[in-house]
Amino acid sequence: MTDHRLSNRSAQALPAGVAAPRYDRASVTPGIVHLGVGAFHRAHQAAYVDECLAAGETGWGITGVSLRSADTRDALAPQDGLYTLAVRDSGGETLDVVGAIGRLLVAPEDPAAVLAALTDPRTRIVTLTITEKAYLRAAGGGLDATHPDIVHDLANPQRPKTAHGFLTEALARRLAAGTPPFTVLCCDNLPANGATLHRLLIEFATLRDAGAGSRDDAAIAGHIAGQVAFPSSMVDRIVPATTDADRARISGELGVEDAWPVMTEPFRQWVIEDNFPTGRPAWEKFGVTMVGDVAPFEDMKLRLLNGAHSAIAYLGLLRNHATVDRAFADPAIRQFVDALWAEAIPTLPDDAGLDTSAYTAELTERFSNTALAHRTAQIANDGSQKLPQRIIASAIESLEAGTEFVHLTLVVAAWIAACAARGKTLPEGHFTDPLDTSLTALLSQQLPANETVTAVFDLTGFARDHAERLTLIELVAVHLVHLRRDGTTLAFAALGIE
Ligand code: CS2
Repeated sequence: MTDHRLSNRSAQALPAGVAAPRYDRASVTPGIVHLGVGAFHRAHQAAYVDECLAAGETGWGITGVSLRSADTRDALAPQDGLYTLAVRDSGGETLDVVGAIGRLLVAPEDPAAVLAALTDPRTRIVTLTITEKAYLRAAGGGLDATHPDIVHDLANPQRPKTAHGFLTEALARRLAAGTPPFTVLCCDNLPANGATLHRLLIEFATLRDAGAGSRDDAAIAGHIAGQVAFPSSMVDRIVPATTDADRARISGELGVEDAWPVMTEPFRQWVIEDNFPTGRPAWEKFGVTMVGDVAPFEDMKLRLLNGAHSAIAYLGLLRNHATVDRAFADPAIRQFVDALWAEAIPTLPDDAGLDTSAYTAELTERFSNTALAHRTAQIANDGSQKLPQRIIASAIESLEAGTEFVHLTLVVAAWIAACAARGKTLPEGHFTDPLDTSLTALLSQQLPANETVTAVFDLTGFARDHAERLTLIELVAVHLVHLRRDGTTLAFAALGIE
């Protein structure tokens, strides 16, 4: 029988030029559980772990968990967890079949299996890429204790839905069994991501303890606060969503079907705080930077890469550019991004050895990668969750320092304008946001710019409790007036950009 699908067996006979795992996958044991096994994880953490396994480490296989949909498991389980990583730029494409993911689980189908993987004593690290919105923060930044999934998880600790519920229940069971806690390694684009998740979990566990009364699973909050490590990390690799054309092309090149290959760029970076009480792979041998404090790297990435990405996405959408490379080739957007970087760079620490000129020069090259076709609509998703750390933080710090700026606030106005353009000049549902219901209702009222921006700041919690909130609202509103009157042409002209 011929193999039609990528699998352990068919991977033995791939065309020359396609790299397949060079290690015995059967001897790898699970050591990492990953929550949120999407394309980003498969292009980033799993690729690093694959290199550790290829170098002979055997204890760090990944169990991939989807917290929502079964799509990834359905695509990858029939291929023994294997998938192709296609690294693309103008020089061409290299194909690597990655073998780091041993098992795939779908939490809503079988929460008990996920808890079993998390409580397995061999699991020593839990990594997460669940996206910003899945941290379930309220507008003030604390845990949204009214969110239906949090309410559910507090009432049903044995059948959780959220990362908060799974991690807390697993840590409680490990504590009861005398198994040391795993290290929780957050890999999402949040500032101080480890510390942020730590704080949210303590809040969740405190509510859970209060509800448990005399149940013997109470008192987990103190354990999480004092005994569990939450190193922060900065992750970076651009990963556009896979298209059907990618699937067909890669399957053609492999000679067997790969139901879900992942596309990415050559660049990758991972900076991690070195705090792993129960061990970790020797990541530093494969280009990972292990540090004491990740904050400066995190801020540089969030404010320069992700901040520019959001700017390119919203301004690009308003100017009909479907991909990042095309938007970035638009001279007005290019000029805008340079000016945005000039405003954000002074907010970064100058004593942390960051080389911002080399960094932005590299970003210029990465955003120009025409082989990726990274869609502006993909980046436009979830703006309410992304803008605080990408744009608002730089704006607040600049106001505090008395530095003038005009570009940062246009990104916020462009987000509002792009949201309002959905169903008009942009397709309905072209991108989405967890606050869409309230946001759409608000924008349909067509209030004056200042009132619109105030209501958006109230809804999202942007700059909440900051003395500069009103100034910021006024600055955003000026841009929104221009965008409403004559689109990006007028907004750019007001900034001297032609
Ligand atoms: C992007 C990021 O979709 C987005 O919001 O800005 O996913 C970005 O591509 C990655 O953070 C790059 O590391």
